[in-house]
Amino acid sequence: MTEYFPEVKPIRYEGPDSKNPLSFKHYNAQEKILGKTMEEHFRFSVCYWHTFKGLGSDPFGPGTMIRAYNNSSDPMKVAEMTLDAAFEFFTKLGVKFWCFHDRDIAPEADNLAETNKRLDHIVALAKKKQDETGVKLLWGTSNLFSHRRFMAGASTNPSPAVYAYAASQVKKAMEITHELGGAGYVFWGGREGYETLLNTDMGRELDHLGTFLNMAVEYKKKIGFQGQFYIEPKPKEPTKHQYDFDAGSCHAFLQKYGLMDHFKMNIEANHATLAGHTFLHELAYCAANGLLGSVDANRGDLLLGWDTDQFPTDLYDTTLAMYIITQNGGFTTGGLNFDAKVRRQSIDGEDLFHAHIGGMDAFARGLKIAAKMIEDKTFENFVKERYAGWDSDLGKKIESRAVGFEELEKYTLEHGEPVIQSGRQEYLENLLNEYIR
Ligand code: XUL
Ligand code: CO
Repeated sequence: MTEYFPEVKPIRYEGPDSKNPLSFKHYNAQEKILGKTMEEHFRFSVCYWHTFKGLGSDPFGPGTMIRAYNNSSDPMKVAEMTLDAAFEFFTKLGVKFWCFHDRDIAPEADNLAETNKRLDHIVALAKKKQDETGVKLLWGTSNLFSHRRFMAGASTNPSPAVYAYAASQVKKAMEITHELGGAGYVFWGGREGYETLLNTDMGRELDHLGTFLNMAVEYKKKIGFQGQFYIEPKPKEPTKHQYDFDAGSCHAFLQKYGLMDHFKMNIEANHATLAGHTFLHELAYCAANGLLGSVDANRGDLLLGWDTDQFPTDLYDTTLAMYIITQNGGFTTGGLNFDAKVRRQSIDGEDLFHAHIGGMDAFARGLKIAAKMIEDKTFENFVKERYAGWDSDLGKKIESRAVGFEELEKYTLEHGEPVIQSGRQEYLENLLNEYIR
């Protein structure tokens, strides 16, 4: 079989002193940290859309990357070659999961029946590849945003015929995800949002989206798909206002439409920052509400206000992300999917390896630092101490709702001005710097 990355040998762990850029310095798959191997902690996944279908185009120019697996005028031949290249890449990198949109793996044909036939052909090949390599599907999803029919949204489209088309597409994408043993299925809003309120009935669109996801839950039960459903929040892009704005608004939406038992969140770092939050805020919000599911790992750029989807390299972010994730039990069905793309000038196949190696090493270092923070309990104890008043008589009475405003007024009149304490932020930031070195 053709080798698509002949210049790259399987990537090995060589330790922090290695000078080989095509090796892991920190990610050592079988090394145990806090009782689990690194591989189990992260469940790293490579995304199909950026890594194999993204060729470096931007609004100012077409792709810059020339790939041997893209070199045919027959779109199905391209799909087959891309699948070969993808599994070669997963295996050489040593990553055990992948993610895809339906349209990434097989191109759309002239009608739905023909498109689905194309998908079936590729899915059969992918199933074989998964069996041969042991690489598994972290989650599948459906592209309901590229085709012109979805220009005004899919399940929030003003036309019920477009809604029906979207439903048919998700039905099939769920079936193939099930067929490939996917551990989950992601709903990212695509064009579910609006450009102007002058042409938009927001209430009706939201009801339609709620109905759509309830239909998906029903169909999931019908086909016996056991994977986890996720919503992936994003505040803007492609639409001006996306309905799945952030974890908080998705949480409210899930509650309103009776979906809380069926969904968790897939938190993407750069979507969080576009929402004016930190990645860590979104993770902590999910953890506090039992919604932490999976992560799309990437980062934005301080000076660019759009979804740059760069590979994660910031140790503060990876450390604190792993601190929150690990303290909350770690991933079960979810994992760390690199929803990230190499820059337009990184045109070689080798660059795809550098990018993923860097991201995996950054998270491995983050995990090691977070493990030390968890073992030492320094931060945990500080927080516990800060809230210790809530374990006192007064705190317990409030938390158990044994008192109301009248009793609290009586307490205040008796005790006078409360004693206040320093939040010690700078001390804690300095302490964190001692861990990250
Ligand atoms: C878009 C995005 C998507 C989802 C899957 O910003 O993150 O690729 O992860 O549809
Ligand atoms: Co994403």
